[in-house]
Amino acid sequence: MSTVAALNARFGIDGVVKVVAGHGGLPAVEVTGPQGNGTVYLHGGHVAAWKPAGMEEVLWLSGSSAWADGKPIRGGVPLCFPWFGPKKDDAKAPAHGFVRLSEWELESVTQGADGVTIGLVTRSNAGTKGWWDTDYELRHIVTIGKKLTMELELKNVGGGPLVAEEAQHTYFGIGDVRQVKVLGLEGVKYIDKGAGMKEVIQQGAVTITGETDRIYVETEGNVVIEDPVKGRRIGIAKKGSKTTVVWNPWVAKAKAMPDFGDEEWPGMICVETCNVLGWAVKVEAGQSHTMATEITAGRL
Ligand code: TA6
Repeated sequence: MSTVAALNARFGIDGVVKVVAGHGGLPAVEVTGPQGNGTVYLHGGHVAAWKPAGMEEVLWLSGSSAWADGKPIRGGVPLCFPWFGPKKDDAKAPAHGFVRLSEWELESVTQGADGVTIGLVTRSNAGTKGWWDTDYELRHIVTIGKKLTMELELKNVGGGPLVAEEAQHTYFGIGDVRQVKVLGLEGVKYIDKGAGMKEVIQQGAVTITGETDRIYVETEGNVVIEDPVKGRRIGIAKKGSKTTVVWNPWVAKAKAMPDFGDEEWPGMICVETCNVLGWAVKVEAGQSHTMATEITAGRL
């Protein structure tokens, strides 16, 4: 029996949950529930789609994405861990860490009042220790329903404290990034990666008028994306996170990425729940830390 068939036999729920061979033949959990539909790939523990009942798809996927072991999926919710961006002490290391590059274990699928909850886990091993000599368990617990809830639970199973960066690098589908407003970050300090890591205080709503790559710091607040073209408001609430990244590659950077269509940049914006830079999480031996995002979508 194939992996997919075996997983479907074990975790499928008639008419609601099916384990299928998704893009690139990668195993994926497909949810078609009364409150919402969604798709979660075992590859990278990666939420690739979420469509609440009565609304259109909320997440964005590139038509040029790779779908293969060892490569990140472009779009949905890549999980960045245990570092964010390039690895400080190793230019050859994969950007945003290594957990988004390989298959996670499907641990549980349950149906409840809020929708279908899918639990995936990835653990340290000899391969990961080549990059990062630390013992950990990382779970992604995703509930697909009227809301999309994603909990990233990091457990330190080693003998000493660990320090790690982490991000739920969420790509949202929008009508035109040039007309979008991001509310909730007014007055928050951000580090502008496009301006030599300059520190700036956000004045008013965030609008996108060029390549934008900002790390908002010391912020635990909720954020709203107002999308006048789609007539949609996307709410992003978070827990256990001190930093929020806002990113759009704009023209040149989109062209420079082989897994990102040259003309796709107006249709997406990343708003990322994270703990990065000096706000990396420290977890004592035997302890756990959970970072969570709850996404809602409604009419503007
Ligand atoms: O979160 C924004 C960012 O750090 C940008 O600097 C850009 O590199 C983006 O992530 C995408 O990174 P990726 O490695 O997925 O191409």
